[in-house]
Amino acid sequence: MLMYGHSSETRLDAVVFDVDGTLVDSERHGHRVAFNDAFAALGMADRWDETHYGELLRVAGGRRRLETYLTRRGVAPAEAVVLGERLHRIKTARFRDMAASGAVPLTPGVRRLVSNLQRNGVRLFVVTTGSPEWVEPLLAHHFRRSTFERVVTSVDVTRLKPEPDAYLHLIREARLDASRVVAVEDSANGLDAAQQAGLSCLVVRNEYTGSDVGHAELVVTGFGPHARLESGIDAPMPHGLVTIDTIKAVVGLRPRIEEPTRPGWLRGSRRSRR
Ligand code: XBP
Ligand code: MG
Repeated sequence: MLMYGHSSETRLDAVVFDVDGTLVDSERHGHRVAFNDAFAALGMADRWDETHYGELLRVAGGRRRLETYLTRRGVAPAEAVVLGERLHRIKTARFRDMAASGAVPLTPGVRRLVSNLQRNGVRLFVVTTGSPEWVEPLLAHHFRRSTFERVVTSVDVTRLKPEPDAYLHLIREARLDASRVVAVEDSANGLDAAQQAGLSCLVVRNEYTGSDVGHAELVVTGFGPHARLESGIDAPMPHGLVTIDTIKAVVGLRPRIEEPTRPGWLRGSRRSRR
């Protein structure tokens, strides 16, 4: 049964941040470089240029992205799985080193927003389709360990974004009321995952965000300063900044969903990290 939960006094309990393209500017000069280094490490001539990689980003999950690419270029499916695994292990080690060394920068303005939310007692979480091997050192490099209460990564669920599993897993583990939680995302995959889990979603555009995010409750051009509203509700953005008030304007706009009693997506999932 669908109920509409939005009202002006819907309390904001928590904000869930996506990683790649949201907390950090990581795809064009980070992951893409690490994938190309993995091709080179195995003596393969393949290289993903910025345009091609932007198209491949429609496939969430680096290992699946590799398998999809290899199959499309004629590698037999069984071999694409094995070769994709080998390449992804090399890529993950390379990107982990980049993340730990500080080579993957925060998105401008995000640290100010995280601090603003923390000061106001908002619970903070991370949900990503990325691999924990690099997610943890990346977050440790930029934030105190206590900043994010829980971090859900690709190993915690079977189905990645745009399926809602990772968000539903977090809601269940952290005992959240989805109608009081806002997701901050950069992609259509992440937007669809969050909304299907019952969360309102703020999309912060980046160079790879496609045009298919218009169904977000709010789309902005950045965290600020000098950011502006692009589509969705008319939310406050004082001095071109995304603040807690911007996010409070978005909370509770999704129809409340009745969580399935024993969903299949829990099978095979492991506990959230932290
Ligand atoms: C974006 C992704 C990830 C990264 C690559 O994740 O789809 O797959 O592109 O990381 P997010 P892995 O949900 O944070 O936007 O190779 O570890 O998958
Ligand atoms: Mg993302």
